[in-house]
Amino acid sequence: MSLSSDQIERLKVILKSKEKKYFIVHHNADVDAVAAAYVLYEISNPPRGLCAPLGISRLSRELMLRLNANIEILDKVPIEKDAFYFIIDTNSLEQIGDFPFYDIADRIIIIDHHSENPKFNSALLYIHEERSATCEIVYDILKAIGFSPNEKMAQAMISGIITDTARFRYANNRTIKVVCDLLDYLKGVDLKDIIRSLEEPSLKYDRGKRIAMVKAFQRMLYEDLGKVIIVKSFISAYEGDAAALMVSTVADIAVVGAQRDEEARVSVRVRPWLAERGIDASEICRDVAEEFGGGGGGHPMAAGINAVGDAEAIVNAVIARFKRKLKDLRI
Ligand SMILES: [Mn+2]
Repeated sequence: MSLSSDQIERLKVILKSKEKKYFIVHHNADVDAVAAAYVLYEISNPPRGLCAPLGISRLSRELMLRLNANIEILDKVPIEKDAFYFIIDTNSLEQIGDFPFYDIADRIIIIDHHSENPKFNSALLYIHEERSATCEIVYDILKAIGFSPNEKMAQAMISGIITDTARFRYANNRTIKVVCDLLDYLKGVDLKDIIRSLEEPSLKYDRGKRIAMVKAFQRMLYEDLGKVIIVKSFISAYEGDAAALMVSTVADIAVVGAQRDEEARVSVRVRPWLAERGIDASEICRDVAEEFGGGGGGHPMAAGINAVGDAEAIVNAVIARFKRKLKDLRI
């Protein structure tokens, strides 16, 4: 699907309107989310606000500082009559905290590249595209409404694309073309410097994370299904990092749960060869989340669930689904 002229027209009107516009990013918002929201914020007419009800990541914070973006990031989403609400780079409502989606669906605009969420069809506008980053979609929007980004906006969008594609590892040809276009707007900045500025500190130097990874491996249980090794584990934090590390080393599928009081978070990672054969972690997470009254989604190779409940029960349900799916696909 690509942006329709009707969508573009409506977006243009909303971005230019006198009503307040809020740009909302997901839990621990990554660079793609924050960069996309920043650019949309910048091109919209005031009044406007940027909201991160569940915080933004360290890398995102650093990016905003580097861009000298003097924007106050609100930690609550004010619910106001007539305001428009943009939900950026997320396909699950749990990722933005308490938000009365259904009461104000007629004023919500969603811009996202994760797997589609049928619930979002009741929104005023649901712009969903299979792109490697939300920033790519935002670039298309800018082009379609005839807006040239300034250097900071271009740098922000390139940053979002770099992080979401794991430094172009998951980029397709279209992604690279977008980046090439955006490079024309940079004057003093070089691509390699942007890439360098987005490097995570190596695991080697992060003691807390290292210990969490050791614990996750220590508690790991596995099932050998012949072609597929599926593992599960439980830790109290860094569940996404643990699942990613397991899949990059020993496992084909990793499911890691974290229990924080009533709240359960589950992170799932799948190796590329399984995604190519039709295994979709985001689909499985969405279905299981529904069973447990939570939210779930993501991408075929990286997905997660947030729910109130028992992390272990959710992890086991996810694994059962994977096994059924593997059987169906004769893997
Ligand atoms: Mn993204």
